[in-house]
Amino acid sequence: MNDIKGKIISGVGGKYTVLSDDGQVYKKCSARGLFRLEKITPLPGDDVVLKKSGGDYSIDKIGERKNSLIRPPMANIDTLFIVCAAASPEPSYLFSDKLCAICEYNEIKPVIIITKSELAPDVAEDIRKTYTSVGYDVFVTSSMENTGIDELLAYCEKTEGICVFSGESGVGKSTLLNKLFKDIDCEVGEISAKIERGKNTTRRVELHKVFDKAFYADTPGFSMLDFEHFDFFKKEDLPYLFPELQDYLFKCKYKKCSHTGEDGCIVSQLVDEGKIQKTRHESYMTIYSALKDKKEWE
Ligand SMILES: Nc1nc2c(ncn2[C@@H]2O[C@H](COP(=O)(O)OP(=O)(O)OP(=O)(O)O)[C@@H](O)[C@H]2O)c(=O)[nH]1
Ligand SMILES: [Mg+2]
Ligand SMILES: [Zn+2]
Repeated sequence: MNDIKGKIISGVGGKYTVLSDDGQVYKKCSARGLFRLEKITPLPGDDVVLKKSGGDYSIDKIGERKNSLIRPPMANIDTLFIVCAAASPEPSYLFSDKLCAICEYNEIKPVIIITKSELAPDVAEDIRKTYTSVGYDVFVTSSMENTGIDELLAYCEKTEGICVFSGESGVGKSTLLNKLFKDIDCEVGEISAKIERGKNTTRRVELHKVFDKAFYADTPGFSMLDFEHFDFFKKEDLPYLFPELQDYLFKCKYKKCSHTGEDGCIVSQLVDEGKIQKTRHESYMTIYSALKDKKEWE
């Protein structure tokens, strides 16, 4: 019996669903014990080889990864669509900026999608301006009023590889994926009226093959708290993860300027002049100080 090559499209409780290169779906595949010993957890997005053992299939090999993230838990991401709502839940620049930095660090292309724009058009416009000025592609949408969907779909049609929708719970990731791709059916939840937050409706990553050449993934929403427990990079890396700072990194008064308010910092000056977005610099400073306080052993 020949080995079967494919991609993990979902996984729960140590059992994985694999889509083979010839289009067959293999459910409830286990992973070889060796992976556990080597502390490797198979992830959606992994390229794998399946072997038949008894009546079942198990994952025998995992291909080399080009990247992997903890949130969302996936491997080999090409494009991360960072989905944030104009309202309900309230948007957080810090949350989106952290995800952008994680993308830059892992060589993933970030794209910003603003949802629920009909609830707060002015906020949507502010977010659009902010990320357009950084140089990122930005889409303003409303699944409710069907705006911005066609433009986003045209962009998706051109985007190959593994594309992931990520963001806080309740921003409307699943709703939007259902709108964009008629053949897929993601579960949609509601917003808790009291706390204006999502209810973690999507429980696991699910990849859907679309247009024959791309995979689109719906992922569980998460919150800022989920971010706090893992390290992404060192504080020395941070300046390189903000594209709008790249032309200025060595132009400050002090060679070792951290761009967090030192005397003679050109970045602070550009923020004052409105040439670098204030919210982006605030996120930079917040992330910088969190990274600075991290102890080696953490
Ligand atoms: N007003 C408004 N509500 C929307 C829009 N898009 C989605 N919603 C609502 O937002 C709620 C949450 O939508 P979901 O698609 O489940 O959100 P999600 O991001 O997938 O959430 P998790 O799976 O928990 O991470 C639902 O009640 C949707 O109807 C929109 O454009 N406008
Ligand atoms: Mg969802
Ligand atoms: Zn500086």
